[in-house]
Amino acid sequence: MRLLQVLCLLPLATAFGSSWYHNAFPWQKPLSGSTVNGVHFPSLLDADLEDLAAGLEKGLFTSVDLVTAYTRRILEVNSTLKAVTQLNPDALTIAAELDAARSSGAVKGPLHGIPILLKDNIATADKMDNTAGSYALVGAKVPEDSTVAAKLRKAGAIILGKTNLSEWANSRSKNYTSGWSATGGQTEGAYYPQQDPSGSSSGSGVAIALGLALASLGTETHGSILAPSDANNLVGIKPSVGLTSRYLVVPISEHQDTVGPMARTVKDAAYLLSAIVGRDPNDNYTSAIPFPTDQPPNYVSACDYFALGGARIGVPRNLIELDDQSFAPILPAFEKALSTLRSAGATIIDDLVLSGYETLKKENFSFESIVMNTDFPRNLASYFSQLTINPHNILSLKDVERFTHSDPREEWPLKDTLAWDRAFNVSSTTSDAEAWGNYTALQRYAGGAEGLFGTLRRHSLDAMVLPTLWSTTLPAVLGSPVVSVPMGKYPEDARKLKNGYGNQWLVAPGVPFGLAFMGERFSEKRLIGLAYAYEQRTKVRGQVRPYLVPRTEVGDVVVGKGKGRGTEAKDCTGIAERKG
Ligand SMILES: *[C@@H]1O[C@H](CO)[C@@H](O)[C@H](O)[C@H]1NC(C)=O
Ligand SMILES: *[C@@H]1O[C@H](CO)[C@@H](O)[C@H](O)[C@H]1NC(C)=O
Ligand SMILES: *[C@@H]1O[C@H](CO)[C@@H](O)[C@H](O)[C@H]1NC(C)=O
Ligand SMILES: *[C@@H]1O[C@H](CO)[C@@H](O)[C@H](O)[C@H]1NC(C)=O
Ligand SMILES: *[C@@H]1O[C@H](CO)[C@@H](O)[C@H](O)[C@H]1NC(C)=O
Ligand SMILES: *[C@@H]1O[C@H](CO)[C@@H](O)[C@H](O)[C@H]1NC(C)=O
Ligand SMILES: CC(=O)N[C@H]1CO[C@H](CO)[C@@H](O)[C@@H]1O
Repeated sequence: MRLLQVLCLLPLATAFGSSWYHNAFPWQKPLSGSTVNGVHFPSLLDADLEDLAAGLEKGLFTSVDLVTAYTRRILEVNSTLKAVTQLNPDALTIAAELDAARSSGAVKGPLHGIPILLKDNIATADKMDNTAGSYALVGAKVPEDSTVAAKLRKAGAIILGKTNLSEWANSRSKNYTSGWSATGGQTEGAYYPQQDPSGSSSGSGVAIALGLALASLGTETHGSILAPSDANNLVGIKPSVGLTSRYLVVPISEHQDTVGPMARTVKDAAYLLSAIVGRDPNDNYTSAIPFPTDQPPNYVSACDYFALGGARIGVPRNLIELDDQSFAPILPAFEKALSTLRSAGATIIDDLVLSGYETLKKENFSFESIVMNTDFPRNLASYFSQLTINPHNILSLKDVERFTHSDPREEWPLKDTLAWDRAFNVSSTTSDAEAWGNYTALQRYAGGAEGLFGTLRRHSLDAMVLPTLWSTTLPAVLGSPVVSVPMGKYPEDARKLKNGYGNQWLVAPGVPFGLAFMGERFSEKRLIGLAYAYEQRTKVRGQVRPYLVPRTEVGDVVVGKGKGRGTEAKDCTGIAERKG
C-alpha cells in the first residue's frame, strides 16, 4: 500500500510546489530484489539482461512470469505516467513458446524470452498498431515487421508493447509538450512529480527507467533517444545513420533518422544494438556499413572496464558556453566526470572550440531545417505508400494535416500544426539543388575542419564528451553516433525550471542527466567501451531514484501462481479503486 499512498499524495505535493516529499518517504530506498521463501529474485527496477537470463536458465522464473510481472508494473503506473500505449495481446503466448523452446534446449541467444518495448513509430505486423501517436494511423497495418522488430524477434526477444512519444516524433508543431500524443495522452517523468519526460522517445525513457521491460527501442532525428535517456537516468545509444534499418519506421528525415536502444546499463544497450544492426535492402543507407554482414562488431565484448586507459577525449566547451545557462547546475557533475575519466587513464584535451557550430547557430540552424523539411513530406509519403490497411486513406503530410484538423481528439488548434505548414512551404520552394547546397553546407560546418570530425582527427581523439543536453545537434546532422550514460541529478538547491508551456518540470531536484560520448561515424564499439568504463566506475543510475516505483516483482508472480493474487494495480485513479 505504500505506492498507493505516494500516488495519492502526489497532487497535494504538487500543489505545494515544494520538494519536501523527496526526502519525506524514507521507504523509497533502492529496491534490491526480493527474497521469497528463501529464494532471491532480481529487482525489476534495476535487473539487467544477465540477471534475467540467469533466472530463466536456472528455472527461477519463466518468460511467462516476466511478461506477467512487467504487464502488472505497466498497469500500476500507467494512468499516472502514460508511458505505455499498447500491450501486445500475444505476448503471453509468445513467452510460452519461448519457454517451451528453452526447455527443449533451443535458446536463440541472450535475448531469448526477454520482454522489450518499442516506441510507437516502429511497426510490427501483429495485433498492435503503429500510430506515431496519431489517430490518423490507428488501425493502419504494415505488410511485415519493421526490420529492427524482425531482428529482435529473431534474437528471441518478446515485443511486449508500444511506448508513448511526442506525437509524430515531435514534428507536428512547437506548441505541444514532450511526451504528448493524441492516442497516448501526456507522458510524465518518474523522478519528480510532473517531470517533463523529454522526447520524443518519452514513453521508452520513462518505461525503462521504472523497469516496465528490460529495454526499449527509440528513434532519433535530433536528440530523441539522447534527450529522454538523459532525463530518465538511462543509457541511450544513438547509432550512426545507416547502422540500423529504418524500414517500416515512421520517418522524418532519411538523412538523420536512426533507431537505437534505451536501456539501464551500457551492456544491455550493447546487447540490443548487436541484435538490430546490419544491412537491409529496404534501407539503402545501411549499405554504408563498413563491416561485412557476417562480422558485425561485438558491442558486448567492447564493454571493458579498462577501455579508458590511454584514450584521448576532447571537450568542446564552446557548445556549452553558447547555450543559455539555465542548465548550469549540471556542470559540477560534468567536472567530476572529467576527473573520473582522467583517473581511469584517459587524456582530456579541454577547451576545444568548434566554431562551425557557432556559424550554424548564427544561421539559426536553417540548413538543418531545410534538409529536414525537404525530406519530411517525401519520406513520410513513402512510408504511407507501404501500408496494407489504411483506414483514413492517409497518403501524404497534407492528408495528415487534414485529418488532424478534423478529428477533435487531435486537439487542434490548441496544439497547432505550424511545423507542417513550414515543411510544405520549404519543400515546395526549395529545389533539389538548393536542398543539396544546404546539406553540404551543413556537413561542412558541422563536420569539417571547424566541426566535430575535423577536430576529432586534428587532435587524434577517440571521442568527445559533453553533458548529453549539449551533445545532440552536431551528431544529428552528421549522422554520427552518441552514447549517453547517467552522470548525476540536479541538486536539492537547483533553481527549478518549467518547460515552455509551464506544465512540467525540466529542472528540479533529483531529475537525472547524462554524459555523452560522441565520435566518428560507425565508431559505436569504441564509444560503448568508453561509456562502459565510465559507468562501471561511477554507477550513477543506482544513486538516482524515481519518486514513484511500481511494486510488482517477478518473485511475487512466481510465488503467487495459481493463488489468484490480485496485485495488478495500486494506482489511485486506476483499477485499484474498483477492486477496493
Ligand atoms: C496507458 O494509459 C493510457 C492513458 O490512460 C491508456 O490510454 C492506455 O490504454 C494505457 N495503456 C495500457 C497498456 O494500459
Ligand atoms: C538511396 O536511394 C535513394 C533513392 O533511390 C537515393 O536518392 C539515395 O542517394 C540513396 N542513398 C544512399 C546512401 O545510397
Ligand atoms: C536568426 O534569427 C534572429 C532572431 O529571429 C534574426 O534576427 C536573424 O536575422 C536570423 N539570422 C539569419 C541568418 O537568418
Ligand atoms: C498553440 O499555438 C496556437 C496558435 O498557433 C494557439 O492558438 C494555441 O493557444 C497554442 N497552444 C498552446 C498550448 O500553447
Ligand atoms: C507558409 O507560406 C505562407 C505563404 O507564403 C505564409 O503565409 C505562412 O506564414 C508560411 N507558414 C509557415 C509556417 O512558414
Ligand atoms: C538553402 O535553400 C534555400 C531555399 O530554401 C536557398 O535559398 C539557399 O540558397 C540554400 N543554401 C545553400 C547554402 O545552398
Ligand atoms: C491506442 C490507445 O491505447 N489509445 C488510448 C490511449 O490513451 C487515450 C487517453 O489518453 C485513450 O483515449 C485511447 O483510447
